[in-house]
Amino acid sequence: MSQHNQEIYRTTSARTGKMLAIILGICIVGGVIFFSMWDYWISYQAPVVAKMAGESEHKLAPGVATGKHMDVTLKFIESPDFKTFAFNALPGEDGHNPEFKVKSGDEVTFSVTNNGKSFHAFGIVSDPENVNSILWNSAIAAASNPIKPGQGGSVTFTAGAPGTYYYVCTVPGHALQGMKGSFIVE
Ligand SMILES: [Cu+2]
Repeated sequence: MSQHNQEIYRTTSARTGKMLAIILGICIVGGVIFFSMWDYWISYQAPVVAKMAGESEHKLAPGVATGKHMDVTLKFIESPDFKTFAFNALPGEDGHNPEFKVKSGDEVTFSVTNNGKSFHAFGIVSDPENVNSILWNSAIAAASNPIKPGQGGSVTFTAGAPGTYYYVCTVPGHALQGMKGSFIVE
């Protein structure tokens, strides 16, 4: 005996209409959610745009040149388990994330080397949680075009208005993982 195993699909135009209405409804709801969050989607600016915005936004007048110059060398390093990122040495070790003090108007050169396995980038920021708040054109590379392992770079800039700032890795998340030190302008 051969059985009739073939499935037979039956529907009505009303059911098809209902299905289309559900699909359309999902599209509309999804669209509303997507476009209502538009400001959020575009909130992460391209590094170069952020850099330019930061310059006008913070209005930190560059200090009057003091004629003094400071050279700083930093190494990007990572813990073996990759959970902790730091400059020069891991937390608790000598030379970990050293603090720098300069006078407003001093010229500073940062030379950095990537001694880790991850990609890194450098910048002085006003807010360590906002890697786009880079000041004084102090960036070396950028999150979108970072320093690869074994490579390095340098930047020379003039320290601006007095305050407490931070030198960080500008790759998102790395400052929070420990790649952050104080940069104090007096
Ligand atoms: Cu990094």
